[in-house]
Amino acid sequence: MIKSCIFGITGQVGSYLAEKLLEQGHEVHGIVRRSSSFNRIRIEHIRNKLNLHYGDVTDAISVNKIINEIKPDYVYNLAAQSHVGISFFTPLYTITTDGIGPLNILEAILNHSPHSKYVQASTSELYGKVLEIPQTEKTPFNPVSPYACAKLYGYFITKSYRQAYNLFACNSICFNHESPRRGDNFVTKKITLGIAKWLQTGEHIRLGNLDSFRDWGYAPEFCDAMIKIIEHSEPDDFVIATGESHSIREFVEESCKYANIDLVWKGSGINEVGIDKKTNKNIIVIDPKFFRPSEVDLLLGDPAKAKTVLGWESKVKFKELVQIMMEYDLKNYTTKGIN
Ligand code: NAP
Ligand code: F7E
Repeated sequence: MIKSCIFGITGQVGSYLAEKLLEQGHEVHGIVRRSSSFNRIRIEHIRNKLNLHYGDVTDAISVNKIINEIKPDYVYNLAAQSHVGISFFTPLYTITTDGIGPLNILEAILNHSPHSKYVQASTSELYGKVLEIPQTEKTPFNPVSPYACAKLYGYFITKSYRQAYNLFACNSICFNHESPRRGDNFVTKKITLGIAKWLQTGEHIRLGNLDSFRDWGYAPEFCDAMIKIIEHSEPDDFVIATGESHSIREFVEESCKYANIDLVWKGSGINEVGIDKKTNKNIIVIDPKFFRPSEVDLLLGDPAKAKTVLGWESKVKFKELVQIMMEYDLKNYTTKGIN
């Protein structure tokens, strides 16, 4: 039986990946962290089928022990402090998890399980203040946040271990991918959950920059891409994206449209508000707290290599993604919290 090991199994992407690997008949191992409140909600439904191990990518002892004991065929590193905005407040923690974390895993593979194939969850944030549109595997990186700088190390250490030690180590350079399981403080989920909440409570949503553009895809499809990368004959790096880019403003507009809300924008700058035309009530309010010290303005990926080499392409585009997330939140939100 193929043994797969997921660092970051409790996260948005890790939970979908675990489901897919179980469906394919893999023995699935996942690394979970101790936390003061329970953090396994996304994998609760498959808990009995998983082999969970306490560990932490910043703790090389635990990583070594896990890799040595399991000797997995496939290792997916999804573990990260993944919030760009928060990385400005926790830069040292972010580099330790997102930079040293991959190093710890690669070293453990090198020393204890060199046959293991490895995929590093790299990111479009590497392109930062973009030097080319659209972004491809050849576009130079220009990171502008502690998160992106940490992930830059993760990207290059992966490539370096491939070149130096002949490890099967790859980067999936993933553009944003979302789903109903997205963390509540990422902008898409803030919007879809916020609208579901606004309909019941009238409480408005506080957002930062509405005018950055993202290439948003659907998380389960991005798992398919990572599986294809790890199963490919050669280790390589791939851009995983939809090839469409939309602003936060458009995401708000499309979400309101789905919920039959007639949204109009009024004012400008930090005084801009999005209001419900029927009732004149605020839905969106700008809160400078959510502006970042430096912003990534425009991300648009070119997934041509993934299509040609791996046969992967995204099917769920922007509008369908909004529908999937809105439908889930409208159905499941109650004033007592999400069902
Ligand atoms: P997420 O929901 O924030 O999940 C992150 C996962 O990493 C969680 O399971 C978390 O565990 C775990 N983790 C955090 N610090 C850890 C540590 N020190 N040791 C072990 N595990 C740790 O993120 P996601 O959306 O699933 O993204 C998965 C990966 O893809 C991340 O590496 C992210 O940076 C990268 N990525 C994501 C996107 C995207 O748009 N989603 C795009 C490009 C790249 P807890 O549950 O205990 O916190
Ligand atoms: O921000 C703007 C914000 O936090 C998107 C992570 O998965 O994708 C994700 O990083 C945009 C930014 O995602 C709010 O300024 C406005 O321009 O949802 P986000 P992100 O920063 O793109 C990449 C590819 C990753 O690798 C990361 O791990 O939305 N924005 N108002 C806001 N963002 C947030 N979070 N909250 C707001 O209120």
